[in-house]
Amino acid sequence: MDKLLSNRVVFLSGDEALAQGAYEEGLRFAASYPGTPASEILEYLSCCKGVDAQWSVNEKVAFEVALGASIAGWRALYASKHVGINVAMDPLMTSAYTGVNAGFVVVTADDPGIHSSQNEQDNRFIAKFAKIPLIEPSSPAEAREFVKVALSLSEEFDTPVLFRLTTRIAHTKENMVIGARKDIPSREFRVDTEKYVMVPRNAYQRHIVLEEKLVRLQRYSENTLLNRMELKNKKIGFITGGVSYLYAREMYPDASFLKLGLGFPFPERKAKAFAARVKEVVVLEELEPFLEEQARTAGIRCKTKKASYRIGELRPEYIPDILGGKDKKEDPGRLRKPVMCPGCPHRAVFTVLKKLKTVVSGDIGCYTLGALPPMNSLHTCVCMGGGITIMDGMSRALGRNIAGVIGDSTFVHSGITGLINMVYNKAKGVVIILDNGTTAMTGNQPHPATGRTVKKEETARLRLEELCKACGVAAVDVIDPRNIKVLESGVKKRLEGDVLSVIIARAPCKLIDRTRTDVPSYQAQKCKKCYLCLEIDCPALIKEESGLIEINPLYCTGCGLCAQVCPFKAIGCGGKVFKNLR
Ligand SMILES: Cc1ncc(C[n+]2csc(CCOP(=O)(O)OP(=O)(O)O)c2C)c(N)n1
Repeated sequence: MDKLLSNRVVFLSGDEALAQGAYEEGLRFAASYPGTPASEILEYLSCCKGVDAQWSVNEKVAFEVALGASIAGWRALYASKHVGINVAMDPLMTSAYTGVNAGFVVVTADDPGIHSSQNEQDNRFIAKFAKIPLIEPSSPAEAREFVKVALSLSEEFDTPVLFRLTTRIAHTKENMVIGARKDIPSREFRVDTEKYVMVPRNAYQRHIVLEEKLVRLQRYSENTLLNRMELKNKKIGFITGGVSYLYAREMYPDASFLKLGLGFPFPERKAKAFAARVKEVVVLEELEPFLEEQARTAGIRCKTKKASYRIGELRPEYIPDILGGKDKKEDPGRLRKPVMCPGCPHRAVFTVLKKLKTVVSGDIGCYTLGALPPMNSLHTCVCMGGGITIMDGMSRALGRNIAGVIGDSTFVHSGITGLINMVYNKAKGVVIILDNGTTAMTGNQPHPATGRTVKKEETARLRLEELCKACGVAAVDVIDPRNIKVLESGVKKRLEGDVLSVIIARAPCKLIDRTRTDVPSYQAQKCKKCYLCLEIDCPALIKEESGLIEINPLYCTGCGLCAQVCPFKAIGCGGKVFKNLR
């Protein structure tokens, strides 16, 4: 082991512990696309000797590469955030039919409370829908242990195993003793067209196999130690799993529990036996009534939470109200408004789009913050890739050119097909690729257009301008957005044009390019208090009680954007790069 020494106590997050457990259990391949709270799994595995780890271009690709490795005989792991599973759904559904060869674990890191996602979907249902087993740890240490079980379960039942974390488990840290890596040989790959070639006739037969497998998995679920009864005080018996188990244990240490580490297939007999031994059964779970529905189907009468608790995270302090049948009290919400970093090159793009008063179809990344006041200049955000395709549909219906923005990582993930679709279907409009040279939103991971792999090794660099031209886009411009005048005239020209165009707004993320130039000077006597400088929403600019502006030198990177938007030259750009822009 090269990352950590075995038999030592280490302090690992759920993500890291899961990765460590898989490594110990002979994992040979891992693929992922960044997404909070899953990203650290692949980052950890990329440091483990003997594991071939990759950031794939998107989750569908990651899933397929990992499945391929498993079919050919390597223990393999796929990891993504919950919505990444949506992108991987096509191969996931059919992989339940083909089955695997060496163990294949599919990690979904869900985000109850929507800390950093576009929705709050409960991916436990994916296991039921795809008819594959679901394993859920309640702590980082369990993540390490359970992933080992998941790998062997996958081999024993010839199935992918869905392994679900939630933010609180993925990002909580715990001490644990780690072990050495097992020497697990590759499995032999045998040609088996009836198993791996899903043409209708074979797929039909494999569906029969899948149903039989589920019956066997059901029996396994009844007997496995992953599903354990903890009988204490018989007044209340909780049926629960994941983080909800920890919360209930904390609040009701003397209650009885049926703790489910394998939530699907649901252990009906065990659950009924548990229900018979306690006075009142409470199904306690975060988000959707996944266990509750299965318990009720098994004929168990149980108390459950009000529908209001299906929204947001469960908290320990909610449990007494849940038991009392009360609705959830309104959450005060988040107090801090997120904001782009000082010096972020995206800021200039939204300053221009706001000035040009165009409709903007948006996408997911740091730049989504362009939707918030005072920018207010991003008007849709649904899913990765939508910045281009939703713009296509909108501009058709609106009958005019509009702009669509998309980050460089997102463009490679799922923007390219939308762009080809626009070219093919004779669409018009301005696609702005916000190329900051990284996947900033999720922690600055590399992607194909950065020319670096997860191990920071050099690799072939995807050239976005050449790609867009090859897709057939008539006009492709590369503009440095830090020069706002050039950017404005470039965007204006294309918005007024009659062809589909791509503007690559290229300037490095300020978290990567840490260079700072001088803080602009502020001359109070020239300031007319128009506050156009505050419209760029830079954290370095503060309006003082006197109504004058202060530039916080601790935050200011000297990007010069405030100087460029000040019509009265009250802010002088001392920055070396933009000294002569006005
Ligand atoms: C299907 C899906 N996968 C992953 C994510 C997590 N995610 C959100 S935005 C983003 C990419 C951000 O990078 P980029 O497009 O380059 O924009 P930046 O943040 O650098 O401005 C990722 C990976 C997600 N929201 N949805």
